Amino acid sequence: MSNLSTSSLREQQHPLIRKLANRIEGVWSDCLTLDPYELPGDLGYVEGRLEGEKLTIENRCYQTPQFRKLHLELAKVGESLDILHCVMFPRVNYALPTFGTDLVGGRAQISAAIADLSPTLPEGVLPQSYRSQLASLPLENFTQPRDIPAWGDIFSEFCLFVRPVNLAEETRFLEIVESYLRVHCQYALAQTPVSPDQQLQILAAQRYYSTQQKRNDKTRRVLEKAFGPEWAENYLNTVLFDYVE
Ligand code: BLA
Repeated sequence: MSNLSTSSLREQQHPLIRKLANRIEGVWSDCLTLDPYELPGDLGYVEGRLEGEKLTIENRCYQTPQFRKLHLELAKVGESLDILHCVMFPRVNYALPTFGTDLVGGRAQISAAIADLSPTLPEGVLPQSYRSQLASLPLENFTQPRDIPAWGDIFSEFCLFVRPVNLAEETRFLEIVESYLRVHCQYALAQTPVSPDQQLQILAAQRYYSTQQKRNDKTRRVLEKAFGPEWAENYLNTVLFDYVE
């Protein structure tokens, strides 16, 4: 394992990953006031080996008044697997959904493109203003929709999970995710902090979100093979899906 500060994985990755990373950062810097967020340990840039193949991880993290942690991660496993992972963790005193997206694929094709605004809220459902704004987006126009796994009970009715089959579908995915981000940032900026009572409910919902995400064996397996089970467990708990104690 080593820690280098430079190098951008983005240029070497599948074009959809590159484009989504650029769009996410574009919306963030357009809409939010970003402050740096320090990851624990030396986990900003890491390298490991996955069955002889090199796994490289590059993290970018920010925080804002409404968001405890904005996390954008790019990972690359040898020449075979490219990954984009992004979660916007709200602060516990803001009643906000949790935006999350994951792109996983080889150089040739993305096999999993997923995005959601998950209702980590006292009510457990998305606010009406999200529902009315998201309802008109073309979520159904994909040739190969994929089934949400059992742990995915955290996701909303607007969870988009597909295998994009061509450039048109990739572009449609990008547009939808950008809409999710803009709706979300706009809503977040209009919120005021909640009561301590509601905070407890939000805390519980955020913990459940992270607990369920950690049940995704596919993520854990990739990390375990490259870095070992202990490192993977620590990375899942402190970087990918941490929560406020
Ligand atoms: C799927 N995630 C996957 C897959 C891999 C990873 C290898 C299988 C791809 C496929 O089925 O085609 C691996 N994802 C990773 C790794 C990281 C990562 C190693 O982010 C990080 C370094 N996952 C998330 C987030 C969401 C998410 C934020 O990290 C959603 C908001 C979802 N990933 C998700 C889902 C699947 C997946 C639902 C499919 C799981 C399944 O079909 O069982």
